[in-house]
Amino acid sequence: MRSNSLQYKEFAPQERRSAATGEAAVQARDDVGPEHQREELLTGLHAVEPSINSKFFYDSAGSELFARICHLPEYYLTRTEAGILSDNSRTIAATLGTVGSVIEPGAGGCEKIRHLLKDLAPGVYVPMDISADYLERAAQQLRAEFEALRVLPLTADFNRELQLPGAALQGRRLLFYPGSTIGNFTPEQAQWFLRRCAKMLGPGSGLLIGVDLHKDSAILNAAYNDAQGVTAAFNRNILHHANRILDADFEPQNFEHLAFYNKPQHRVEMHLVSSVEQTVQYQGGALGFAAGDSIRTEYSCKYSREDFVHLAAVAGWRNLACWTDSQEWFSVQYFEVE
Ligand code: AVJ
Repeated sequence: MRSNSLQYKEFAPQERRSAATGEAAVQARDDVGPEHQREELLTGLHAVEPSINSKFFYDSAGSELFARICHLPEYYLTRTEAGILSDNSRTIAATLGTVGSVIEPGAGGCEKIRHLLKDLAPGVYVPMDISADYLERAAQQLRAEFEALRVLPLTADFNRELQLPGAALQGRRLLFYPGSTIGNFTPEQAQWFLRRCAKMLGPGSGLLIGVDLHKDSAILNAAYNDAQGVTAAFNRNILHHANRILDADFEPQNFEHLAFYNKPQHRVEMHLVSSVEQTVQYQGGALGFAAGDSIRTEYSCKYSREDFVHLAAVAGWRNLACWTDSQEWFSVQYFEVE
């Protein structure tokens, strides 16, 4: 067995308890299990236009690389959003009102919630991520710093399922979805996801979401093609992750990083382009690539404020506030379920 699948098996389905707090340390469900992942990867790779879902970036190494991306000079997103959150934290907390539990899909290192914890003071925080180890470490750190906060990490794939344990649903619910992670969905998928969230969370629930905005192509192209090559390493790392899940022999150095702003479609696209003719073997099959063939690894969709408000409205969310930076590069928007 691959070490990765053993790791997931160990977590699922029962929960582990943290000795210090008695809280569920990490809960996991089948949707992050090896069989689901294998099937999903193979479906994408064998499609006419091969792709790997962006969530597969985030194994432990990928989560670390993404944390480095967030500090790159070209990658304005994290910095800009953090500025918006910290500059407006009082106003944001006042607008949101009383919040019982905060649920954050794709929480990763759980950094962004820190901007809000002091002013918002929720009772429960539920970070969700598919990277179990990384999530657990981040949760431990947060527990140590905010003793009054119940931290209930959940190893889950929010693309598939958004079912939450009872403890996660105490008081008014806030879905915290920062980082423009929503941009990884196409607009249609995003709308579907938000509708599902509205149904699950119920009337009166809040959504505080980070949405990256339209801007000059040059700024976007630089943000996804950094000079140090961290984004290229992040992109190629998805193949290491695929190798473990599939027992495959992708050679990441035989694929070139390609990222560009597709302006008519309002999205950055990332691809891995085969630099040679090659065959990749995996347990149970093979994949052939001619030189120039590519695997799509990411869409990062960009919106206008108005377009996103409209998209969310169709999904059942009423817009109540929007905060941006002075250049209007990024927005943090607040909605409630109608
Ligand atoms: C985490 C989805 C917001 O799309 O900008 C960073 C991921 N990809 N560099 C993004 C990413 C390339 C990121 N999101």
